[in-house]
Amino acid sequence: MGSVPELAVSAVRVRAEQALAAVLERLPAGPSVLRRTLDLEAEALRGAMTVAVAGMVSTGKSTLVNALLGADLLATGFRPVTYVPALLLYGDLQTIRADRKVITIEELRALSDRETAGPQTGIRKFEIEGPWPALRWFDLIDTPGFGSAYDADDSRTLAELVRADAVVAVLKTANLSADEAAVLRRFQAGEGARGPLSPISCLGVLTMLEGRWQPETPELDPLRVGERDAQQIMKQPEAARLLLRVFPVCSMVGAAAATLDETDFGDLEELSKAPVRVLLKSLITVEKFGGAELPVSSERRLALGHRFRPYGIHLACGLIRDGVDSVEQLRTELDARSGLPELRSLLVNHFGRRRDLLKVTRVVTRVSALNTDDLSADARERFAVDSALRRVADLVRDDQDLAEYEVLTRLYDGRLVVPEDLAQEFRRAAGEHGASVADRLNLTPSTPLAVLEATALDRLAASRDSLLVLDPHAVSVLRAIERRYELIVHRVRTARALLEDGI
Ligand SMILES: Nc1nc2c(ncn2[C@@H]2O[C@H](COP(=O)(O)OP(=O)(O)O)[C@@H](O)[C@H]2O)c(=O)[nH]1
Ligand SMILES: [Mg+2]
Repeated sequence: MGSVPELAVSAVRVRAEQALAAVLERLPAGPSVLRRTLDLEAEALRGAMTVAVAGMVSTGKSTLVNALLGADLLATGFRPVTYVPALLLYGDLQTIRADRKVITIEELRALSDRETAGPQTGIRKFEIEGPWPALRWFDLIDTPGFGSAYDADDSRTLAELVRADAVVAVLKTANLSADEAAVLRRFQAGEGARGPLSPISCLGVLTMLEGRWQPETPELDPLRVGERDAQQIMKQPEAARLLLRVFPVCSMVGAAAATLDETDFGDLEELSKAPVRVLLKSLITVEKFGGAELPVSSERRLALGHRFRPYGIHLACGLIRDGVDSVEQLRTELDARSGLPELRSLLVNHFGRRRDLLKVTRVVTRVSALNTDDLSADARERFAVDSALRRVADLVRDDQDLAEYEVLTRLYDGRLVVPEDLAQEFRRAAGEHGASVADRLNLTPSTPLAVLEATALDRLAASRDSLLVLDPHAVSVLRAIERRYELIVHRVRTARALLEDGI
């Protein structure tokens, strides 16, 4: 379970698995601490990557998970609703389980709410499998969150974080509260995930932005307000040390877009015909919107208002007035304005595509620290194991992707400091903004091969020239960039040769 057969296993993972197998083969027979540790590491390599959604209670974690997947799955609410974790993973068919028992989606909604079900159900975990594209790269875990009035929530949240490879920290205000800062410090100290977290494995999401929209200043985009707040958060040391970035999202708009149907569209179309001034005046609160003199029944307006928030209603009606004329189109346009597409793509590029690198790096770090002193009295036997272990450690040195990932990690956690434009070029070349050759060169997808090749050659020459600088920090980044451009030139040339040869 949790494996994703559609995705090819990367070469680096195969090499790491082989290197671990070679150590295991040379171990003296019988159980030992070393054997058990290596078995566990090999198992971690085979397993799916897990990303935990964590933060304080009622910050919008479950809403974010629903919005990311584009599905209405988990119960949400202003109370501490979530009382046990939910694991969401990729599967061809939708199957939901409460512990081992298969349940329906309606049962899930009721059972995942503390008020309608709660701890007395004895359920320890929900497992939700389905064909959601976002989950092709990693499993997601929704957690109860820290700081609710229920002690068990904290320990259950922590237990999930310990198993996670990466964390999405959900925040809801520009000024980290003392509790939020404390949670981030706990993550950084290594209580979260399978080791101390750093920007390579942790990013922040700022939620609850719909409420920042005001009908008096309808042009003000809450995502822009959120972007300013996000920068403010990153000025605080707890956040800067730990988070790659803080992403502002309107997850309620995203979740509403995902569940938009023909009836909603028809009602929003009617509402968009009302005078803009009247509509705006009603959008001060959901209750006002429900009670106003407007088309569509008051009950339906209340329901739409709760789902879309006043900001979402304003957006949807504006889009329809501007010519959006189908459910599909409205869904896409609303999703685009929720900030979720950028977050999804960063999750894939930063975490998903690198899941094997993340895992292999961690295995290498762990295995390099292993000690063979007590393993066997036989020096020859110990030598065989030691040299096999060294092959695991050498993986980072010998593998282009791992070496690049190592530089990226050191850049993010502040061990490497280089000028920002160099760091930016490196992150782009390393695939942080997309894995295609054009993405890595910051060119449009339709760029002709000849231009891709010329650009890559130019950049390669420029990075070689810059290698003459003496700053050792910059040199390791430049070397990684140089190797990446070499690889790109090789790729583009191969592609050109194949295409220009004819069939
Ligand atoms: N305006 C706004 N409200 C949100 C957002 N996310 C969640 N909420 C509301 O905040 C409440 C708590 O959300 P929930 O996802 O249950 O929080 P959790 O405890 O962190 O899982 C819910 O009633 C949501 O309707 C958001 O992005 N914007
Ligand atoms: Mg929740």
